[in-house]
Amino acid sequence: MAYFESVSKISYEGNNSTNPYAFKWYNPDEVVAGKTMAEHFKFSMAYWHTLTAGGSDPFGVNTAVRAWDHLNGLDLAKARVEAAFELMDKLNLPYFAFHDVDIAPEGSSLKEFYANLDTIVDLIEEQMKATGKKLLWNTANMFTNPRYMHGAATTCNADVYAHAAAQIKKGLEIGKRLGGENYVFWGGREGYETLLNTDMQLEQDNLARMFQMAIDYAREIGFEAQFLIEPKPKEPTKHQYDFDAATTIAFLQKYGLDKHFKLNLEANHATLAGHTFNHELRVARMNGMLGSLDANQGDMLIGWDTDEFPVDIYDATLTMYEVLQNGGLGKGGVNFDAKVRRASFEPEDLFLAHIAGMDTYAKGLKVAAKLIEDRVFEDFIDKRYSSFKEGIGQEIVAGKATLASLAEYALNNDTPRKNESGRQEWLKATLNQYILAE
Ligand code: XUL
Ligand code: CO
Repeated sequence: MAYFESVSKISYEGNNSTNPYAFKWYNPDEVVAGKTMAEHFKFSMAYWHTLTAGGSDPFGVNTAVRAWDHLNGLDLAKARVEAAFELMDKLNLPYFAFHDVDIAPEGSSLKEFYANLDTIVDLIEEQMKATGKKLLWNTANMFTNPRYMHGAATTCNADVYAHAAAQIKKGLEIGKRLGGENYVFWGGREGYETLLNTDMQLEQDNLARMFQMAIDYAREIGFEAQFLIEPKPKEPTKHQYDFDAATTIAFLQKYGLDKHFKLNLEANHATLAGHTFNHELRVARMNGMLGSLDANQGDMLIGWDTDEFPVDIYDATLTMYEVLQNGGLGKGGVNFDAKVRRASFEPEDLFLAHIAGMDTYAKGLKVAAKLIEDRVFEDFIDKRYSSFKEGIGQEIVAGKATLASLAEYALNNDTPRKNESGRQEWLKATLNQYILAE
């Protein structure tokens, strides 16, 4: 059965096309910076936004109209699997990502949840074999069920901690079975609301213990996925421990876990933390921790995580600039952790939204590749820091300078070299020129 009858397979028609159901920039076969676009982008569908969610918000119920709305329980879960693979096929999306609760009903016990997951994972495995679609990552949802009100790996309740471990264990087994290339930890409730009732030290130690147990179990079962932590500063919890890239890296280093993890960075999480997305990517890249992307965007005027499909070419360009400078994302990919707006309730909107996101990233890639080819920023930056390539600057960089040697240099150097302009406005205008020309 077809769940999206009104939409046929989407193909590339070029940027003069007026067909809404066509790619204008995403051409999987086009070679950019030595690789095809299909190789650059392991585009992934987020199961939770596209199949499971229905447009509800704190003020209103679901609005989405879907061909599986009349179903319930396992029948509903099975229909969603079929719909997911139809959508991925029509959109030429090679990958998908899911939480355990997205794909199967929890039932009334952990045993029942495991059994439901087994039933649905059988079906997903079958579909993967038939279509060649791949699992970018899976994860355990340890934030929706009321049992996680105090957190999961950072809860005050040891029995809840054990339940979280049981979910992660199953998640790793599912990832192994489906050949998942990554496994994600996002700690939506791993944080605190008030320090008046919180043992922060114990909570963070327990979080690190949970990560270590996950590493050990993955090794035990031979699951070789890249482990990823997805930072987010707040929402749903007021203060989340994986606040941003820098905080997460410091946490991993403190507990000796950094060798086992990279980061899954999300654009709207970056802006919630008061950073740009490319700041977060740069911090991760500098530390060899850039793992994968959750592609979306927030709204300039709204203070929460709106998870909109990415359409901002400026941001996509700077994002792909970091990705290219990183030599790609390795096992990672570009997962659309994005949802259609509540009023975009028709099934067709799911396609139009993904096309918008894929085209935006494709355009961003092309501009970023050209900027790097022309060394626009590199040459400027090289020149800006050129004083560190010779003389006293070279000594500083080589670690040979001391406060005394620098003071002596400063005392003897009556005419220090002049500062030069940072040329910020010119650089931004040049970036605009590349975006408009490419
Ligand atoms: C929440 C979020 C999650 C993670 C996976 O903001 O981004 O969906 O991507 O748990
Ligand atoms: Co995300």
